[in-house]
Amino acid sequence: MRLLLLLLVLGVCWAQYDPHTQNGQTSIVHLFEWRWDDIALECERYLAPHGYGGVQISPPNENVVINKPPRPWWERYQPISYKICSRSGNEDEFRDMVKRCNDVGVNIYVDAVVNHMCGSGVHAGTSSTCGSYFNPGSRDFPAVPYSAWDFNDGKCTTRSGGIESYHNIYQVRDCRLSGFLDLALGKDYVRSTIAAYMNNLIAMGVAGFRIDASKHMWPGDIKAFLDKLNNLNTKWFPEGSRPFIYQEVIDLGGEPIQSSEYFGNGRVTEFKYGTKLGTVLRKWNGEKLAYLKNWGEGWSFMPSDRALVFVDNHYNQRGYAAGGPSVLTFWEFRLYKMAVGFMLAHPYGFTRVMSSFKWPRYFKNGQDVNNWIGPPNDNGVIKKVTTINGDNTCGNGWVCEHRWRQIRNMVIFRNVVNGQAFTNWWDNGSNQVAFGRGNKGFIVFNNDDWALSSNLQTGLPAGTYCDVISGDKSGNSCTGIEIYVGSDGLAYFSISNTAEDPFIAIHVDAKL
Ligand code: AAO
Repeated sequence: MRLLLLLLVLGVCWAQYDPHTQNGQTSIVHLFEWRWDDIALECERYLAPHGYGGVQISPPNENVVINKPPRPWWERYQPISYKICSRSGNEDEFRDMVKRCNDVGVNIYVDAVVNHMCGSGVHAGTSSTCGSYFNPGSRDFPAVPYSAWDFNDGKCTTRSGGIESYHNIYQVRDCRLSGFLDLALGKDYVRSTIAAYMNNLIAMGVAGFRIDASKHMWPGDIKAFLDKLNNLNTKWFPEGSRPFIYQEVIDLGGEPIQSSEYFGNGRVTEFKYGTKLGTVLRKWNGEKLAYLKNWGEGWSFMPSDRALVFVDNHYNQRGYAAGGPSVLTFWEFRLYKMAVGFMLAHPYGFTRVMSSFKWPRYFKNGQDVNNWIGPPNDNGVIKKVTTINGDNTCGNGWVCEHRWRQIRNMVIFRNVVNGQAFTNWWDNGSNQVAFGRGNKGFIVFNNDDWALSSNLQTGLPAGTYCDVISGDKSGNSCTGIEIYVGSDGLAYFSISNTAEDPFIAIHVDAKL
């Protein structure tokens, strides 16, 4: 009885850290700015068959329309109401997506923008994705409804009404971020309204939420609306499942607000992860792959079971702050694939893969002046994701990193080695490293300017394995490099420094 109670308490306390992914799947993908009908299709035709556990979607609620063709991607971070009505689709399309993805075992996680409404300087009117009227000047959002009472104007003490210093925790939480009208989350009405929006989504079947701009909300205020959330829909999830929560807090050190303040509510985005991994792979500041031996908490990251990790996200991939120039993206595909490969092989954190669209990058004085440009579109209507014949990549300006063989196969690698210890680390003191995951998988990297050729202990059962980076196992043959593991677990690896992808990964499900 006592044990049961303990389990119950633990279950209740821990549940919001659990992504509730199905069938042993261990990663999610951010399908940034995708349409709901395309996501539904992708769940069925690609994500489920290739072991992805879930999708982070762009904010589904009504937002301001910024009439500057082709419309910035960031307009979706300026809410007008909680109607499910955006450039990605309407409520029917949203429901259809959630159902179809859930039916094939792929969860949906919603990007919840609840810290604020639109910018204070936006003109009153009906320039919103569903045509709802709003008036920032009088703080009137009748489609919610919110009125002047529901904002923090009185609480903020800066002259401008905006955040002027990240070193003042009151400003960061009570003043406006970039001029957005700051919701008064201390009020029960606001908390209940936000919870109602999220509960509406939970009823439709979503599995959890990214909480945008969490640093700008008091942890206790977030807890207050999270406590009002219902359990997940039992049509797809076990009775008593709490929504998965990950809070966006940019904590690179050097500011008084720390990620750890938010651990009680759920997981937190670990922005140090991609920043540091980029620095290491670029060999900046004297960093080398050999130093990754104690990657994770050893690098002063947050505890693994609180971390949501990624190489790049929709914001820092555009060269904005929150990581700076070291962050690797699809633009630098060779190093990027190694970074994502490393992330997916390493046990630290819960992993999110980025899936982007291309924009016409153009640098002026070191700044990308086109990084605001929104997704591929025809007169503002988001273009469908087309898949290109044969090689399974995407067209129409969609990058689809999640479909790149090297990345997709490492998502499967992570599923195969799930729960296995970090083992058999090897390095050459420089930029050649290798490690295993118990007796299930092994990976080798060569980021030096010379060839790697070594006999390494893989920990794997004897046999012939297919390298899932250079190819795929198909039937009983391999379209890429083959690796022979002896009865002593040793295998010989040779990786040229000029290889297209200078890394090799093998696992027991790709054994011939
Ligand atoms: C748009 C326009 C603005 C305009 C505004 C109002 O771009 O020019 O003023 O509308 O009309 C997205 C876009 C924004 C866009 C917004 C709404 O990125 O450009 O504004 O939609 O349309 C802080 C927050 C963080 C937030 C980030 C933008 O803490 O939560 O600012 N990210 C999320 C989303 C993002 C979204 C929003 C929130 C808003 O990911 O896509 O905005 O919903 C420091 C702090 C960080 C702070 C950054 C801001 O970073 O630590 O907390 O992020 O500054 O750049 C070193 C430090 C690093 C520091 C940096 C800069 O690198 O290590 O920590 O210096 O000082």
